[in-house]
Amino acid sequence: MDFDQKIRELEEEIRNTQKNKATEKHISLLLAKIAKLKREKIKNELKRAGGGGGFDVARSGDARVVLVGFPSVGKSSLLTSLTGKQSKSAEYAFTTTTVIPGTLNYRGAKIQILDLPGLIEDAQRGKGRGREVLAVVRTADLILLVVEGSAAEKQYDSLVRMLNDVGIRMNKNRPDVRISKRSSGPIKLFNNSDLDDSIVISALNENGIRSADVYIGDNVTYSDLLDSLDDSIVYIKSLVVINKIDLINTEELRRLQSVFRDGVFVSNYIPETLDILKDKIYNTFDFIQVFTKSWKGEISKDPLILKRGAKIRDVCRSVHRDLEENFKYAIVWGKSVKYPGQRVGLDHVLEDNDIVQIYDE
Ligand SMILES: Nc1nc2c(ncn2[C@@H]2O[C@H](COP(=O)(O)OP(=O)(O)OP(=O)(O)O)[C@@H](O)[C@H]2O)c(=O)[nH]1
Ligand SMILES: [Mg+2]
Repeated sequence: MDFDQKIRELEEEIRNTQKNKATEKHISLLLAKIAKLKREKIKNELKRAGGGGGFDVARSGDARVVLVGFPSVGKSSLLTSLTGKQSKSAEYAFTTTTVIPGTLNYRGAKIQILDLPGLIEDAQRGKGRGREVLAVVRTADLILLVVEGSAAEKQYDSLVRMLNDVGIRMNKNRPDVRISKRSSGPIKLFNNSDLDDSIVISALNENGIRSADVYIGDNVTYSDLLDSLDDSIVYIKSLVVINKIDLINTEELRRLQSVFRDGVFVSNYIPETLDILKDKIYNTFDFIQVFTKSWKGEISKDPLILKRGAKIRDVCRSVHRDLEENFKYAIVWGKSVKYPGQRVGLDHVLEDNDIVQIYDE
């Protein structure tokens, strides 16, 4: 099936429909149909992109970051600055033709950084090696949108559009929609949003849901609802990195700083800016460091890096495969306990800089 053609037809129909209360439901249904076609299209393209071709890289370390941007914005130079890994950089476009991994060691964390080939306009439709690149982007824990100097805004807008088109939502929480399917009976709707019940129900029906308990949170919009019915949508954090600031004047820099308030302004030739970038990358993950103490009383020099909310169970898992099974109890010193040396179980939640001693059978 030609997905683009079908999608264009439906979009055309929406444009030709007068928008008023009477047609609202019809338009919502067309939007639901478009969302479904887009989802099928993404699945189809991901299948075609498949693995191989040097685009499959094993995960390693505590988190994965990808460098995404147009050609020649300095992604490979950044990989080298951040990780020391050589990835060829040159002034011509498409210098990088495959995925090059490096590791950023920072405050005890090992962060995998992937340098990717440059994306060009319409990459999401397969231009360049867009499909393969975007398939890798979906696997990231953090996306660095690398843009360059005076073209920053234009590049940023296109990148966001392309990633959105392939179901990547950046810096957005999963919508508050909960669906428990049932084998029979009608849809029971607990709708706290401004959306019309009948519109919600027809979107659910359009996606094959006819019997279910459905809860909709108060801030949910119609496009959130469609997203939540689509399991190909991924939610990933991102940072905008404005590179080559050594090439722009102070006035232009000020202007860009007011446009990209949360952006990180860097140059591969100004080491201090790269330190700030490392710090921002590390901070987006909200890692905690936990030190282990052996039964002899020695505290490890290298901390374990865990996600905030991690439990004793996670410490067991990252220390040794059998530890969780043979676990008896743990003793903890630090912020997560009421008094130093408190005895806790597998579900105890740890805090940054805690010290943990584990006793097993
Ligand atoms: N002035 C300046 N030049 C830079 C900076 N970073 C990279 N460059 C130059 O920009 C050009 C492109 O850099 P690359 O690192 O190859 O860019 P890329 O984004 O990896 O490009 P592709 O692999 O083609 O997508 C090279 O000539 C670099 O030397 C910077 O911070 N300042
Ligand atoms: Mg490159």
